[in-house]
Amino acid sequence: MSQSLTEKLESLKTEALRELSATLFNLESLEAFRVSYLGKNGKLTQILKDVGKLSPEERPKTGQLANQIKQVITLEIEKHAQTLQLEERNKALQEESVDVTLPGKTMWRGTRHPLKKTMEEIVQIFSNYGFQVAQGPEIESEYYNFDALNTPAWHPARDMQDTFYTVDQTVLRTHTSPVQIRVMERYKPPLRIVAPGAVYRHDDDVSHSPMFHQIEGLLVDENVSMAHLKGMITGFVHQYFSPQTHVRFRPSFFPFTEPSAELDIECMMCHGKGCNVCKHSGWLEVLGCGMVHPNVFRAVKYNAKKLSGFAFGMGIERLTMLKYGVDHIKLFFENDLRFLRQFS
Ligand code: 2NM
Repeated sequence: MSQSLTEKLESLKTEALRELSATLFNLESLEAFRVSYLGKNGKLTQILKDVGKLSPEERPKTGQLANQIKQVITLEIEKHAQTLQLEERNKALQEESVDVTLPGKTMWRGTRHPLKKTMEEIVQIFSNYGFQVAQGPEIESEYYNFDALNTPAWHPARDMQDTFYTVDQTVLRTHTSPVQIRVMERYKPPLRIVAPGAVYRHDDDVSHSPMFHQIEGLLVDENVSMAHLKGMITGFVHQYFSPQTHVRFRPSFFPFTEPSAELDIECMMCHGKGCNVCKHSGWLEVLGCGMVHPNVFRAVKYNAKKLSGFAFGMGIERLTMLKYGVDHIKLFFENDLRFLRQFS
C-alpha cells in the first residue's frame, strides 16, 4: 500500500511537471491547473488524505515525500505565473504607449471680430492723444439725439424715414453724439473723449446696415482751432491707414459743427486714377468733422464765448471695408468663420 502511494506520488509529480512544460497557459488556465492538483479536491490533496491511513512507521517518510512534491509543483506554478504576469504587463505597456512622433491635433482659437479690431485700433490711436472712452444708452431721448445737437424738429435728419422711433420722444440713437452731450453736461472742460458704439438708421444695402458702429470724438478747450483738428485727424489717418496716405479736407455741413468738413483719402484701389470703388473720383470719403457749433455749447451750459472745440465721427464698418477691401457689409454680421478667420 505504501509502495503504491509512493508510486502514485512520483507519477503524479511526473505528470504535473510534464503538463506544466507542455501546455501553453494563461493566468486563468494556470489557476485551473493549480486547483486540479492542489485545490480542496485536487489530485495531490486526495493522495495526502490517504497518507493519514498509513502505518505510523510509513507515515513520516511518505508525508515528507508528499509535501516535497507539493512544494515542487507549487514552485513550478509560481514560476509560470511570474512569467505570464510579466508577459501580460509588457503587452499592456506596448498597447498603452504614446507615439510622441505622431502629428498633434490642431486646437482652433477664436479671433477678434474685424469690427472690434478696428474699434480697438482707433481707440488706441486716440488714447495716445489723451482721449478717454465714454459710453451711453442706445435708446435715447430726442433731446440728446437731436435738440441738444442743434438739430431742430423741422430738420430732415429727424425724418421718420431715417430714424427708428420707439415710444414718444424716444429713438434708437442715430449717432453716438448724444454721449458727448451727456459727458459735457457732467464734466467741465478741458475735455478729450471718444464714444464708440452701435447706432441705428433706416438704411439697408451693400454698404449700409440698419445697425452699424461709429466712433465719435470731441475735444474742448480754450483757443482750439481748425488747424488743431486738421493736424490731429491727418495724424490719425496716417496711423490707421499708412503714413503715405494723401488726404483732403472738403467743406461740408452738419447741424452740430461750423465750419464742417469731410475728410477724403486718395483711393487705395486705383491710387487716385479713378475706379469703381471711388466712383471714378480718385477719392474715398472717410469721416466727418468740424468745429463744435456754439449752440451745442449753449445747450450744455458751456461758455460759448470762451471755449472752442472740434468733433469728428466715422463709421467702423466703412473704415474696416476700406482697409481690407471688404465689398459687402453683411459679411460682418453673418459670422461665417471662413470670413472671420482671415482677420486673425
Ligand atoms: C460727426 C461729424 C461732425 C460730432 C459733434 C459732436 C458734438 F457733440 F460735440 F456736438 N459730436 N460728434 C460730429 C461732428 C460728428 O460725425 C460724422
